[in-house]
Amino acid sequence: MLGSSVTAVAMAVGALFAWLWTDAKVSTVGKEPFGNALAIPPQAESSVDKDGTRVFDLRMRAGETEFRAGVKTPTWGFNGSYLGPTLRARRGEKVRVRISNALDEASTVHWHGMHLPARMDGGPHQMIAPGGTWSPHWTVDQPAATLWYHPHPHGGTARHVQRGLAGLFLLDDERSGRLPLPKRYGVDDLPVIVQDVRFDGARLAGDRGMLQNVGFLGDRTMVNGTLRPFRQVHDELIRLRLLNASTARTYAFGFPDGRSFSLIATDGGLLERPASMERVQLSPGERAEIVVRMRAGERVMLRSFPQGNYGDGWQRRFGGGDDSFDVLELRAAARLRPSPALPATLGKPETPDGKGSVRGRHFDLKRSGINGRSMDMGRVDETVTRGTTEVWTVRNSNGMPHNFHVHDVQFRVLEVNGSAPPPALSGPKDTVFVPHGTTVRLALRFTGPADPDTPYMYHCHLLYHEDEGMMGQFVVTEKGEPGAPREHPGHGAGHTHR
Ligand SMILES: [Cu+2]
Repeated sequence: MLGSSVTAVAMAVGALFAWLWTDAKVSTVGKEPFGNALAIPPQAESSVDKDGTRVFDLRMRAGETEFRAGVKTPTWGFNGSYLGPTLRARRGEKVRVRISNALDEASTVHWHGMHLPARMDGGPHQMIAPGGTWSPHWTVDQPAATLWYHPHPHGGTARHVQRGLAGLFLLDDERSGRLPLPKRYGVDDLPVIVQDVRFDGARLAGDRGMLQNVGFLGDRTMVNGTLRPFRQVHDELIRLRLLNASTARTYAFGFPDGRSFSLIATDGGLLERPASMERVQLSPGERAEIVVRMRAGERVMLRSFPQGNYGDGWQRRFGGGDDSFDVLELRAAARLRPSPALPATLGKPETPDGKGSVRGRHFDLKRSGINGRSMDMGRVDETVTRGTTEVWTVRNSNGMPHNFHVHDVQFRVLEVNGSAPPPALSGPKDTVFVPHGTTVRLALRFTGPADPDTPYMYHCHLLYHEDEGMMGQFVVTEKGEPGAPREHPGHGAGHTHR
């Protein structure tokens, strides 16, 4: 009797596990035709005020979006019901963004990848109350790049981003203007904001599945808020500005026919020269600009492929590493306009090479916190000196994937597990994927301005991990200025704009 009931329980557990294991693997490859025209986020209107400042307006609001015909999904967006317009400015320009929060809860807007004063950064200390406004301003002083903006309220970032609050912030400079790269926005230069979603009836689901320790994983993807999107293209060379705006999922983008493409830029701007590759992996928050050559009349799918560097088999299966997605179908016109060849050299990265580093720091990534500490708004974890270069070593031996994002700076990856970085990590970066078993060394330069009272963040950009405390704070101070005390009561409450 006892033996047979033990056997029955074991069989039930085995069946449940087999079901979980099989069900955890997601693939949309070849499942459905891609028949929805890709939405292109509009370029934000702006005005130039008397002192030459370019002024943008963003309004955070709730709305409804029809992702599927006849089904209205409650969403959030900037100036619309989902996502936001593409902001665009040139190096050297003064910019101001007038933000109003028409949501019924407080939020923030963070300028991901932007070098700017800490109090303009839009981190968890710059909350905007419901009905409140905030008008950060700064001078753009960094190379041309594909940056983005999104909320950063402590403990609520995943939810706010997932409801639709995200948009691109493109920077241009003199050099990028001169290079013969595809640059007609929405024509041969396409924004590609990739998010994974799951629908629970009409609503966007946001809950983490059983055994998913990375956070929410959707069962389908969309680009710029379009499910199963296609885009007609008319040029030989198409530039895709890929942004992984998903909360937890990492993608490995490429094409099913194995064609190579040219990587021309990473998070913070152009590489020194184009790098030919067949896959580019992006963890949450990372960007890559790739240029793909089209053949007249063809249809080619941008796809995300399974990823082998996700940890053990268990982690790959339940963390999304085994998954694959059809992402965006490019449909080439019967006749294509010729595109100039890509230039042999692109940019001169301004990231530091680590020489003259005044200090090394170590960051151990654990689900429970960074360096054994969970995020505390009232604690400054690190104090750096304005004008100096440092080398940061970031290690993940936590068994699950993490990544590492640093506010305010673009850094250079010096080493991955002791070796020179691959081409995909050779450009300016603000976010780097750090899978289990990986140690990266980064060179960062902090050019200020100093503000001992307002911290910047560094954190895992898997937003569930960030929200749960995988985040720390650093301040930039002048040389000789005393470092901020570790316990800094003034930071506890933050400052809310009303
Ligand atoms: Cu993480």
